[in-house]
Amino acid sequence: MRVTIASAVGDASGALTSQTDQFEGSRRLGAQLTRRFTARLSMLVLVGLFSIGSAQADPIACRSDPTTRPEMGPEMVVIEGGRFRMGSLDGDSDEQPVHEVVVEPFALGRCEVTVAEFSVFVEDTGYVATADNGDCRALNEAGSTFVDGVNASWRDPRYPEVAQVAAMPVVCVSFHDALAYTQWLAARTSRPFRLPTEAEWEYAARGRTTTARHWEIHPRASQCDFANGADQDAKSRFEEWSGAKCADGHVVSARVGTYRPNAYGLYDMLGNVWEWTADCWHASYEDTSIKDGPRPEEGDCSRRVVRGGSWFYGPAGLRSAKRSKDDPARTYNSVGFRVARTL
Ligand SMILES: [Ca+2]
Ligand SMILES: [Ca+2]
Repeated sequence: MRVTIASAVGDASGALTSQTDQFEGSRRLGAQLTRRFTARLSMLVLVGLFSIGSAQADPIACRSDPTTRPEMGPEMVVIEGGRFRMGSLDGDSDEQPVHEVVVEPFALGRCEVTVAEFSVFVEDTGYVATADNGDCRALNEAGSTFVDGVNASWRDPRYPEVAQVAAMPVVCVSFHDALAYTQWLAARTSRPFRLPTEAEWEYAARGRTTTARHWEIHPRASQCDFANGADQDAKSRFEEWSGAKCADGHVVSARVGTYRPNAYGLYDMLGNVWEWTADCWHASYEDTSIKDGPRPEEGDCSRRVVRGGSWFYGPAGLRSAKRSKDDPARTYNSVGFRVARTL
């Protein structure tokens, strides 16, 4: 068996960090964006394509059969435009300097793209995914790292002791696979589906909060109510793992929408699986060219940004500002994606 040890997905340990960024808004710009957003939103609501996010948990979010609504694609949430502070003073060096970014209104998938949704794409097109040859990197039996040579693919990601089901997020998909899915969806629906930019992703993940994790605006909130990360359930299977001091019920991927959403009604932005974004990698936010907003095709395009952490990560990895990256042709059974749409 050929085994290659992964490096980019890091380790599951880490101490809790906090973020104290202060949100600063421009009243004039905010008012302009609000007027434009309201006008666009009114049209969208009228045609029934979107719903406004809510913080109420919905046990069947994103679990409808995609074959019954093939022209609609994944369930989308309209994200209001605005200005926010991107990055963290308390996180890793690649999250700095903290800088202000303006985000235009856009729509984002309420959940990670599911196995069921990706299957519709493959069946419709005959698409051959990057890891259809079984070269997806999967968590090893010891739970210590991700290895290839175990015949893992999006059809069977080889989770330890857990069988994949249709409502789980699709994993073992490369950046190229994720991009191909959005391009197919855009062509099929005649709507501008795409991957979210890194800035859009962080703005949406924050859900109007400035804390490291959106649920921390609630004084006694527990990670295990809002995110599937490394926890005491995972520690019972993989003793060396450290993670949250609570139990979320899942060692590897959970069905999308299992945990509570953020204020926009978005599920699993933090945890469950990493999510590919459109952006090429920048090692920091020092480059002035990215201080003005998202420019996804600038930077080191031999690596693409992934966001949100996964079931493999403890609290340090489950933060709105947390960044990582990988080869756009690399696949892991802890990495998936969600779609965005230009309004
Ligand atoms: Ca978990
Ligand atoms: Ca996620």
